[in-house]
Amino acid sequence: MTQAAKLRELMRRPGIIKTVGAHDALSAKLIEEAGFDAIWASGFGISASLKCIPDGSFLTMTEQLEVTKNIVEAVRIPVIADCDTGFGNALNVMRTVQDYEKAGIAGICIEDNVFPKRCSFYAGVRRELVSIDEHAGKVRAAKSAQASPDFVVIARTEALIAGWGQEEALRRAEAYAGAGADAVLIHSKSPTFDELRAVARQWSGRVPLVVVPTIFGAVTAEELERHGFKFVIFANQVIRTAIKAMHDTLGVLKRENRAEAVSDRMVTLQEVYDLVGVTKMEEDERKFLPVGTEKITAIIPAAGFEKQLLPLIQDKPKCLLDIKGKTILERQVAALNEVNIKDIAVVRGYQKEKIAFPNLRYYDNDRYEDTGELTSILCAEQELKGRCLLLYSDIIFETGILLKLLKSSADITIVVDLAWADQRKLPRPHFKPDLVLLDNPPATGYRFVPPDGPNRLVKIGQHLDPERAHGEFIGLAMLSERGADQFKSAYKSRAKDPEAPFHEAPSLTKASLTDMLQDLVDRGHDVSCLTIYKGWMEVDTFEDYQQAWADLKK
Ligand code: SPV
Ligand code: MG
Repeated sequence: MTQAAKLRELMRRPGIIKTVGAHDALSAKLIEEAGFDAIWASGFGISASLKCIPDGSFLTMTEQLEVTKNIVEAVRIPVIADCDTGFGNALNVMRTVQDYEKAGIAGICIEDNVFPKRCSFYAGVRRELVSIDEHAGKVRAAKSAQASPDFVVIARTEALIAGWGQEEALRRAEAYAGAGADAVLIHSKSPTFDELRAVARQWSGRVPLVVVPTIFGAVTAEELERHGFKFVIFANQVIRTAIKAMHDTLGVLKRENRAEAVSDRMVTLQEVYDLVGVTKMEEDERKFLPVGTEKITAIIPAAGFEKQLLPLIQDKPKCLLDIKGKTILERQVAALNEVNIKDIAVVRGYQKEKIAFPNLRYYDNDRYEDTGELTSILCAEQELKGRCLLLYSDIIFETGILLKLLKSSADITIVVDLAWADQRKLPRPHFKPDLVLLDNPPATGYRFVPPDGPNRLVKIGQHLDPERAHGEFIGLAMLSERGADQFKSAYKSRAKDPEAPFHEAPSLTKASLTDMLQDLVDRGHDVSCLTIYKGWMEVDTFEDYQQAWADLKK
């Protein structure tokens, strides 16, 4: 159904058509969302917002049409365009109709002011009207130029505004209706509705009446309807209230000099996102852009204090241990940046003030001594949305592992090193790996090709039988948007009883990421395992640190 057909439908339906003036696409969208029937693309509003100039025929037709097109594209309700005097004589009106109709505008309104028009309410300006014949000619020209019979032409008379009296106003309205206008607008600047009430009483009823109650603002739409009006146009209240809001905000900002001072006057960023359709954009990105190119946030829990690393970490957290001129954290950030991950959140705790690299976002777990790494991760809960990586702060890894991980389309993916099968033969003191049982383990033996297809996590934890474990979780995991939701909602449901034992941990508060992963598996979520063979190391002990120094390049 065309917009013009929709407007015709509204004209056939009982009830007054509630129309509100917009000056751009955003205001039009708000008008639609508020539940009004139609939009008035206001010449007054467009002149003010587009160029900050008076409503006096200073905009070209092209300028006014461009804005009106933006309005049409932003909404689904019909748009009536204020075309002032029609941008010239009857022949110019014909081109106006053709261009406006082609742009999907439902109807136009043309007024009998002399070109260049002046806004009806400017007090000290010259005001002249064209002859009845001339304006009736414009109306006939408009009607002859429209392609579809649905396109609506409203003829407006400024006779009352010019002080030419009710009789002249009615004579003109009748003449314009006779020339084919689909509705007539008799504009008034009287402070009360009395003048228009009297005019409406005498109206022949040949075509519907349109009213713009700007000055006589006390009258309600229902009253107007009772007095025979079919359209009410609240033409400039939106832009005027917007100006007031901007003005007031600027006053407060100027006085207070901080953004927060105007917080209670603003909509949230989310409300702006909703208005302009950011959610759809995100959906489209997921649908149409190749996997792995979207924005990914990395969360690095780096709050903990591990006394086995004293005195190495006497004066700094573990992630700041230097290995040949670069700290572990710097190496991690470089690896993440290499695969274009620039959104990095670090959760600090022990010696938190020491971690202060620019371009990272920081969250603090000040209870790091009494809590586990799961609690640290949840300190950055607001980052757990969209795709995100979880990365232990003490591992160093080849970038190739990250590239493989980013290709995973599973909701939850963890990286599992199959070298464990060899490693378990090398007992080390204080070594507590996060062991993993897979549902599709590789054949054991000297050589193997990792199994194709999904490899789901069955069990994870430090208490697994080392002889039976198939691999080791390296401390790197990725969540999709859905995975992040599953993760958060599983955590929330456990958080009702945070001190109850939680898998291998004495409580949720003290739990590790692995406890949460096991919980997700137990709840029936798939945790996909990306298997690798070596290519990473962790710094958990003094020996690890020595080995890192020996192995890593500057
Ligand atoms: C407009 O909005 O530009 C109008 C209506 O023409 S009014 O300003 O009230 O005259
Ligand atoms: Mg106007």
